[in-house]
Amino acid sequence: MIPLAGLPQVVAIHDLTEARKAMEGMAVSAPGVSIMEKKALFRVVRLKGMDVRAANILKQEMLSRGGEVAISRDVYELREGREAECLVMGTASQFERLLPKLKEQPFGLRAVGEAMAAALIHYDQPQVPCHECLGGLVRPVVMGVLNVTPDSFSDGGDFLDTDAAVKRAWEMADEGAGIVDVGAESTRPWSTEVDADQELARLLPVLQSLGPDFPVPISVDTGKARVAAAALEAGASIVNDISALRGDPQMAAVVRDAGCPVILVHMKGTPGTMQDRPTYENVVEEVYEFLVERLSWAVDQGIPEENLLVDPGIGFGKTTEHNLQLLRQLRGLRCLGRPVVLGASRKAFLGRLLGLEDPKARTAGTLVTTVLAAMHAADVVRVHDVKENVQAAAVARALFPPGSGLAL
Ligand code: PMM
Repeated sequence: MIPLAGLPQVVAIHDLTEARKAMEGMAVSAPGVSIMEKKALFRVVRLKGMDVRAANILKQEMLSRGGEVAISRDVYELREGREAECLVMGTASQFERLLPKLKEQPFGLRAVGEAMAAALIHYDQPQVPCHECLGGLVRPVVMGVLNVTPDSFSDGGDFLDTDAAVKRAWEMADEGAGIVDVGAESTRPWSTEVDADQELARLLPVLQSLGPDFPVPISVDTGKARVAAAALEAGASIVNDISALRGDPQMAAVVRDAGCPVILVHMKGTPGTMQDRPTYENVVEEVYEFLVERLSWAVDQGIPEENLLVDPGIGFGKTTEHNLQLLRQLRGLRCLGRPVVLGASRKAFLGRLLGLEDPKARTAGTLVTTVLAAMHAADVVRVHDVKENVQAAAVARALFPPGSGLAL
């Protein structure tokens, strides 16, 4: 039997714009909309490492505003010295009323309140301020992969020849790539490092042939400071470092002195070891904590925050299930307040899910990850099949346009 009285239907509200539209569409008064819009938006915030006394106060404060806080057992047993985890649940309106109250509370709650406000605002922020070479690009930006290597997992050998690589770079720009990512060292699982001279011998002729007229920014996929410096000199304008500035002690200085953006990628181990039984207690939390630590380290080295981008490192020390969990929670990385890059193109987990050995046959699976990235407001998708992903990104963009940000 179809229930018809009142025509009940659950409405999807992902952001304030959708909340506003739902009310304006039924002619709610403008003051009514501004009072109620934040009540239509529900958020859940995880907190870790909390003083148990602070967690207890937080629970009382949120309960008194009609929200809820799920807490670990140590909190209600008030075991002093133990750290608590909390899940704070409520409407944006309840958070708005809670946050000023935390400023007056002890046990570190003031700082927790400020950090929670920043996380909530960043989560809904339509676009994060960043370096000018990325600023004007429409999100998600499609970054085309160009591997000038003999052994990359999906296109190894295809573009080792300089002319073939240059041709492919121009083709990707024509197909709508907003960035071209050139790499000369394979980072496939169990691969071995190549030395800087060999990397440069592959990279520099390509960068020099592309020259200053190449219409889109070029990023250089390397962990070596000498390679990055030479590539930046030869026309690259972004560094894509899968070691997140851990691989070469000089890399942070190169990036800082060049004033260029750098992508910090999560990886457990090295390409040589990362797929040997990767284990995590909670992969989403560990990747988040890693990126928090790397961002703050990079800022301490003098790299401006606007120049930092983050990437969960799909396939870098992760099982299929780890990758899926990271993709499901991708939007949570927005809380870092930096642009999010996703590199899932043709990766092995898609092959395992689809039963496809040949990486080049994994385009359809890759397109799903691009649509997901757009839904989760990611800023850059790093892909091999540029034309198809540009199309997927355009449709996804129309489906999930950036909403208006949350002011708290
Ligand atoms: N993956 C690869 C290489 N570089 N860079 C970023 N930022 N993110 C990635 O996921 C990433 C990367 C490995 O894939 P490839 O062999 O196709 O280049």
